[in-house]
Amino acid sequence: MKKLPENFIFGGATAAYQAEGATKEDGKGRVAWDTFLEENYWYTAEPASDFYHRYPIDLKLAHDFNINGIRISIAWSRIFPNGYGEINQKGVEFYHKLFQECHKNGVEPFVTLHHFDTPEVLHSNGDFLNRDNIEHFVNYAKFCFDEYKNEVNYWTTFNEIGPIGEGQYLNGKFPPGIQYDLGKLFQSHNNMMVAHAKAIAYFKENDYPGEIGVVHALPTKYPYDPNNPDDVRACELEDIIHNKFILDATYLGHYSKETMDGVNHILAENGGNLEITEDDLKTLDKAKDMNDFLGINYYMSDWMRGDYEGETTITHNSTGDKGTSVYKIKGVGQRESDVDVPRTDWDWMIYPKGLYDQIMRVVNDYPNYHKIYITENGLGYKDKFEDGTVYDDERIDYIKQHLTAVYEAIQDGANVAGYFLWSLMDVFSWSNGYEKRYGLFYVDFDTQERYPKKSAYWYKKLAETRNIDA
Ligand code: BGP
Repeated sequence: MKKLPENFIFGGATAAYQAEGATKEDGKGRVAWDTFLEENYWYTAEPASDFYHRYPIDLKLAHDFNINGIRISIAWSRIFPNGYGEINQKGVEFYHKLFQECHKNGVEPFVTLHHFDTPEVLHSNGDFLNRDNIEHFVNYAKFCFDEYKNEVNYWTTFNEIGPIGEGQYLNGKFPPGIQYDLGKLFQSHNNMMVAHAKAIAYFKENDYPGEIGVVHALPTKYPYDPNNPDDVRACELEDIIHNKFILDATYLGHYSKETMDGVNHILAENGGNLEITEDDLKTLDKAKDMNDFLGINYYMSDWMRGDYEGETTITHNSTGDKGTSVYKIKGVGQRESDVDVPRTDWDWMIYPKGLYDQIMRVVNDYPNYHKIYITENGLGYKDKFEDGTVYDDERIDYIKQHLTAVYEAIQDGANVAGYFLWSLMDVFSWSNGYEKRYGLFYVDFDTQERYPKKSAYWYKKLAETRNIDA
C-alpha cells in the first residue's frame, strides 16, 4: 500500500488572473495581460472562472471533496492599482473575505504574491528588468505581510520566475512578447530572485508568523543519447536556462562557476547582456537559508540533442495541435520528441520519473532546502463533458503516477509535505485559452456552473485514505 504521510496537504491550485475574472471591478488596476490577450489571442480574462464572485462555492466544493489546501494568488493591482502608492481598499477587503472563507471551510490558503500579473504601470516601465520595480514589489509584499498576518500561514513570493523570463523574452508568448533575448531572460531571473530574497529577509527579520518560500517550475532535462557528449552538454545548458540558475540563486545565494560558464556561453552565442551586482549577491547570500519551503511545479521533461548550430527558433503550440512545437536554441541544442514517452496534445512529455529525479536533485544538490510542496502538477486536456460530468480516467492515471513518484522520493528521504493539483476548478490557460482544461471541477464558462469530474471523486477518496492505490 502506498500511503502518503499524515498531515499531507491534498490541495488544488489557482491563480488570481486565471480564476477571478472581474478585471475592471472594484477599482482593480490594469495588468499588461489585459491588453496583450486582447491584441494577440482569441480570448480574454473575462469571465475566467468568476472566482471573484464564486469563491464561496469553490471553497465549499473543496471542503466537501476533502481538499485541505488551496493555492491562491493576490492580484497586486487590486491592492495597488498602479503597483505602488494609492491603496484600493475594496481590493484589500476582498482578500480578507477570501482568506476567511478558506478557514471557515478548513482549506488552508497558500498565498502567492505574484503569479504572472505585474501591474501595467510597472510592466510598461520594464517589469523586473527595471530595478525600481524590485523595491515596489518588496513594498507590496510588506503591506500584505502586515495586513494579512492573522489569516495567512503560508506565503510564496513568486510563481515561476523561470517561465516568466521564458514567456516574456524567449518564446514571446507573454507580454511584452519579446523573442530570443537570452540576456533579458537571465536579467529578469536574477532581478526577480533578488526581489524574492529581499522580501523573505524582511519577513524573517521581522518575525512574521507562518512560513515563506518560492515556487519554481522545474522541467527535468535529459540527454537524447546519454553517450553523446554534445547531447549531454545541451542538456546541462538547457537545465541552466530553466532550472539551475534560479535554484542556485535560491539555495546557494550565488551562481556556481558551472552555472556562470554555461550562461556566458549561451550569451556569447546568442548576444545579450547580464548585470549581476555585488549587492545582488549579498542579498541572495543573506536569504539562502531562509526559505521555509520550495514549491515545485512539474508538468514535463524534455530530451535534448546537441547538434544545433542554426539560429534560435521556437514555435509554441498554443492550440493543442499535437506535434507542432519547435524548440532550438543556438549553441545549446534542440528538443527531441522522438522518444518513447507519451505527450499531451500541447506536446508536453508526460514523464513521472522526471518529478522523482527533480525532487531528489534538490535534496542532493541543495541540502539546505527544508521542505518541498508540489505546488502544481496536472493534465491539460480537451475534456469531454457528458452526462453532467467528465470521465477523466487519463487525469486520474496521471495524478496517480506522479503521486507515486512523490511517494518514492519521500521513501528515499525527501521531505515533501503536500501536493496541489493544477487546477482546483477549470481556469483558462495563459497562452492556450479556455479549451485546455485541468480542473477537478468542470466549469461551464457560459453559466459558471461547476460539475465534479470523475477525478474529483477519486481525489476525495485519496485525501481521505492517503492511499494512492485506493
Ligand atoms: C504554470 C502556471 C499556471 C498554469 C499552468 C498550466 O506554468 O503557473 O498558471 O497556467 O502552468 O500551464 P498552461 O496553462 O500553459 O497549460
